[in-house]
Amino acid sequence: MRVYIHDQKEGDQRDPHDSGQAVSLEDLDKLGVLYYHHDDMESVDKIAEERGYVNRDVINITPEGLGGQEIYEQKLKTFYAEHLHEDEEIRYILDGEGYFDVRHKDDENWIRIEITKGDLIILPSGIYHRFTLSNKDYIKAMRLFQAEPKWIAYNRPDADSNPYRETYVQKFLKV
Ligand code: KMT
Ligand code: NI
Repeated sequence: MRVYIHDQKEGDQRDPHDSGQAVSLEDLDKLGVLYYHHDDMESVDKIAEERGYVNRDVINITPEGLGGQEIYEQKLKTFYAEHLHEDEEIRYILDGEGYFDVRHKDDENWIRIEITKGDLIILPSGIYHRFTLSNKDYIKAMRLFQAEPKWIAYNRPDADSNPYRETYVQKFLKV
């Protein structure tokens, strides 16, 4: 995993867009974003047990894995629209790679988190983020859930008044 400030330039979303400005894991932690790296499933199971992630499934982001080219294209667009969820977003990368972008405190810059095999990332409820494949065009990830795997994305700006957003802002941004 690498974490850095996105260069904020237009162009292919799958390119690294590395501004050269690194971001520390402490900074991520301040935004409520947790990162682990584990090559064995036992360690993942342990985290899942500690944090109460009782459900899981595997998402294979390819046209075949998602049920056809059209659904694939649509999903990629949905993932890359700035959004939040009312639950944590927990992903353990089994293969391939991609980028999660999360909003920086000042709301202007994206922080780009490169995730590859063995990375486990936890985004807190209410954080604005987006996801893209890298230019390798492939990722396979385990999704873990604290509850039923309902997966609703609330897009910005409509989600600004979502109570989970308000809780996130109070907890992580108003300090
Ligand atoms: C999401 O909600 O943004 C995703 O599930 C992204 C794909 S999983 C690495
Ligand atoms: Ni999401």
